[in-house]
Amino acid sequence: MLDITPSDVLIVVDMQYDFLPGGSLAVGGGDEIVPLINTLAKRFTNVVLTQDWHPADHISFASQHEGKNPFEMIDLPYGPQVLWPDHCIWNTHGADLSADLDIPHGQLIIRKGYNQSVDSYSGFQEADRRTRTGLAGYLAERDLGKLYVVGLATDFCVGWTALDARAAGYHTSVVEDATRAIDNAGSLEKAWAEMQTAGVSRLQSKDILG
Ligand code: VGL
Ligand code: ZN
Repeated sequence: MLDITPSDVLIVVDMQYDFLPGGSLAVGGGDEIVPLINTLAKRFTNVVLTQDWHPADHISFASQHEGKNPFEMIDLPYGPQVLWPDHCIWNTHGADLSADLDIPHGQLIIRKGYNQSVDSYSGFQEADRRTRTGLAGYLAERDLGKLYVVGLATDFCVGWTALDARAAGYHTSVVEDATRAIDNAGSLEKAWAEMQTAGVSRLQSKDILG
């Protein structure tokens, strides 16, 4: 079993209504992981959450591109972009974190994706690979250690967050059974392959909880 120390951090990614059943970009089984995330969170002194947080005319929405449908790709100045149904529009219910999360000791909520013209899957930096969210600075200033990533979705915001955590030099693990995937056009397999290459550990919750 893994020993979680007081400097380790659980990063809970995008547990918001639009990614849960009934939401506009529902991730299959997303609600099933809420109790497990609550249980895991109790093992951590430090918990950080992320919140996808878009203006209504966000560039990642298919609705903003004439003739385009959700899950099609387009090329943007910073690279290829998957187009999504409108989701996590700021100050709407869909953008709210699930009220079933029970993490009163959560310390920081990083919002991301609030710039109209750039998407941000990662909790660390936007899709232009340049604009930082401040999370790395926060972790550094608090001298926090290993990172464990859970939440939604494995192949997008969890995966990109874990890859950027590794790139920032953190020992990083994804707790697989505390995530669920969108799995669009092979995205889940690709995400795990990239994470493996980068040295992100693929754990199960029993590795932490016993
Ligand atoms: C996400 C697609 C668009 C995620 C966010 O949380 O994985 N996916 N925005
Ligand atoms: Zn989004």
